[in-house]
Amino acid sequence: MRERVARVLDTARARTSTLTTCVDDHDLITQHSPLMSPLVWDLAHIANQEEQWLLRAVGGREAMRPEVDPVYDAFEHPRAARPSLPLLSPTDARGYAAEVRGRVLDLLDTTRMRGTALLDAGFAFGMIAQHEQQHDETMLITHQLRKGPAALTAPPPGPAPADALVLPTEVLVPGGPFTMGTDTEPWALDNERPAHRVDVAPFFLDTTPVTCGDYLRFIDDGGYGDPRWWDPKGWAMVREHTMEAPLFWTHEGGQWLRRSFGVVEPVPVDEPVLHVSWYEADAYARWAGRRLPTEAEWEKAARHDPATDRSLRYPWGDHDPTPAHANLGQRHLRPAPAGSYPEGASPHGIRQLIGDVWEWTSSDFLPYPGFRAFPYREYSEVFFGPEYKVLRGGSFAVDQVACRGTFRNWDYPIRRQIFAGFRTARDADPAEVA
Ligand code: AVJ
Ligand code: FE
Repeated sequence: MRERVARVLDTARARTSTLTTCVDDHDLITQHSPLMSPLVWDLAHIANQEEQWLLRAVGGREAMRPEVDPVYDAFEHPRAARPSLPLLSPTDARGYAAEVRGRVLDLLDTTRMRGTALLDAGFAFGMIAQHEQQHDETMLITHQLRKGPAALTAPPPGPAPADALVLPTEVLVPGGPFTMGTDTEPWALDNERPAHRVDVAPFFLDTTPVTCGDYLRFIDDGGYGDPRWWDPKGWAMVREHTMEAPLFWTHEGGQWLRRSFGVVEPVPVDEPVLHVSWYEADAYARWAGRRLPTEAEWEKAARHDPATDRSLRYPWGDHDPTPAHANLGQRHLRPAPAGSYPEGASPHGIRQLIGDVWEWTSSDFLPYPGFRAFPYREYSEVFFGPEYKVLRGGSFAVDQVACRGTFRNWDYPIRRQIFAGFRTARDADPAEVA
């Protein structure tokens, strides 16, 4: 347990440090987009949350710098207001983060991982590693929004496997109840609990996420100009911002280009589409004569093993991901071609449910029956309601510590800068199920 905790904290810190040393200190204090914090805010916020939960709540220590708490309270200050706060300088923020981490590692040697809900199975430590990784994904979004030449590089994923071109486009998921959510995953966050049975009617789900090539057909067919496909609020968004393609796409010299981490390239037709809002995903699905899957459908497809009627931790089984199962952890700076990762397929043969791109679902972000906020209401409870849509499965920018079949993410349906794509579904006819 201690070794695992030390390892996941270390993995997160190595990534945080890559994201905050690949640009100069001036760049760290710049606000690259009003949608995002300056990178140096995320860095000190990571340290401040670690201090509050591990050193104070678990370790019973006094506050190291009580005056900085309000500056790094995400609820006090919206992102757009953060540049004008009295932020720690990059040097001070790095020093603070290193000092907190040193004390946390000391605490780890003397803490018994049981006795309270916060300590059992090292939950608080796992929560803080997930928190740091979530902000690392947020910082990666800031890097994607940042203008200028590339600051980050990573090798591309390999080509699709030979069978990618002959996969069925959709797969039947038979109807019936399954267990959604978890009571046993030790580091599951409050919104993933408790486990409960949900009955799901038979449906078909795309074998892979929708690709840029698929999406281009929607664009070429005039999809952005036809109100028939759009939710009224989505149509208003398209009109107001004169949208005609995913974020970061431009049309030049008769071809579609995409800017990805400072590099402009032709749109990769075989890769899952990225940087579409929920409204765009919803409109594409309607144009295709289909719909987005519900959150329950997505989780059943990703976890239910018909052979045993058990819900697995991941589509491929209960063991943690390896690089052969999924594109996670910022190993690559892009999704892998559709059809990749056959070893990561679900029992029904559905691919890339974990990693690559977050997948929009049709569902609002709501508590499961019997939900209890833990350890703080501001993680999930204050967000429940119809304003947020659920995303599932994680992206290439999510670390495995913050990714599993039960993990729930949420965002506004207009959001485009996140690493989100989607796949589509349809109801199965009784004749197709027999
Ligand atoms: C779960 C990704 C929506 O980044 O807003 C970070 C995670 N919560 N700090 C977010 C989170 C508090 C959260 N999401
Ligand atoms: Fe946070």
